[in-house]
Amino acid sequence: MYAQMVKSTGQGAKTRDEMTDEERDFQDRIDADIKIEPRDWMPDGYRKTLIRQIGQHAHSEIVGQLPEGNWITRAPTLERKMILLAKVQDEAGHGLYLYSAAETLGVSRDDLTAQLLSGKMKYSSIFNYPTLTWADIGAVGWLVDGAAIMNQVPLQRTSYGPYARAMIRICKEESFHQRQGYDIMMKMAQGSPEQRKMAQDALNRFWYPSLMMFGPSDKDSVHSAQSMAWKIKINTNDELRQKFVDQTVPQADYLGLTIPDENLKWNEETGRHDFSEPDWTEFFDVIKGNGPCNTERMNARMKAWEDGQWVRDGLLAHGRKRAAANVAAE
Ligand code: BYC
Repeated sequence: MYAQMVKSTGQGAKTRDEMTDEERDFQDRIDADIKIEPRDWMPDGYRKTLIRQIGQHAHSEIVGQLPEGNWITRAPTLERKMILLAKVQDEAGHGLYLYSAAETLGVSRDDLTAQLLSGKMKYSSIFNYPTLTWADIGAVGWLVDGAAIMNQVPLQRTSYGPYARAMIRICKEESFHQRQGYDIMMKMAQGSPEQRKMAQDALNRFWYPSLMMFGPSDKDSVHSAQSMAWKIKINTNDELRQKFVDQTVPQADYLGLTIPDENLKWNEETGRHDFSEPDWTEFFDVIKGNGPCNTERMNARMKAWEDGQWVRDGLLAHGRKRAAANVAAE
């Protein structure tokens, strides 16, 4: 039984004996890889976990536009500007698919936004860090989108249908994002000594925050066991972090850049890299709301929400008029 096989990480998943009949039937569907759809019965915890994870993911896509958008007007060439614009637009699209997927669970986008703005809901820790130079846009694409792909490719097989389907398109676009980031890094790494220095500096600043994107270490992950039993998550946080390090080290070597970790080395026995953990005190502080750019990010989201009120009002008024016209026509 899958739920009992799950590694005990943080809080455990319910055992089969602890489940009600409905919950057992539900778990059987999950174990048989049958997708759960919006109208199907689901345990409250399953619904709540999905709303939390999908909502947090949607918020991250939207907040993620801010550090990237910061460089649209300063991109070094027209071509780079067009590529970055397309990327930032993609992030908006990802946010919209994800908010729509969350809405199928009975929560409105307004509710989710209110929870983000009041600090009740989180967004990815990574977007608390500033993009100080053009090389940071390369590092964000290479490392941040790279980490996002590592996390999100398995989510294409997640048990909730609308989430899994949204992930398919998102992952295709994230691959393009990762390549555009790596392409910027290649240009910088092969450029002038100053450009090379900027590329190394961006890697130095984004390495550990990228490792944090996968969440706390398995022993501190409160949701992993139950989320994995429900196939809302497919891998543990540490498994994905390790895969990310193993994938990224040769990419850094190819660029001729140095990952800022003295303990990073290939381990013949495990067939993987050993590496230093990020500073978990910093991570928990960031997700508590004390990240370096949190106030700036939240102010920008608040302003966008307030500035957009007239659009939402207009759309609702138009919807009401159309509904009234339809009723009158009948
Ligand atoms: N940042 O029990 P755990 C993107 C929270 S990429 C903030 O392991 P879970 C993008 C966690 O919510 C980023 N908070 O949790 C990329 C929980 O707190 P609550 C978005 C984090 O949910 C490029 C607590 O720590 N991707 O959008 O099992 C360009 C304990 O953690 C973080 C996704 O969201 C973090 N890094 O696992 C543009 C992917 N890590 O909620 C945009 C889907 C942990 O109980 N999400 N926390 O208060 C996931 O796969 C999982 O939610 C996580 C965390 C792996 C992130």
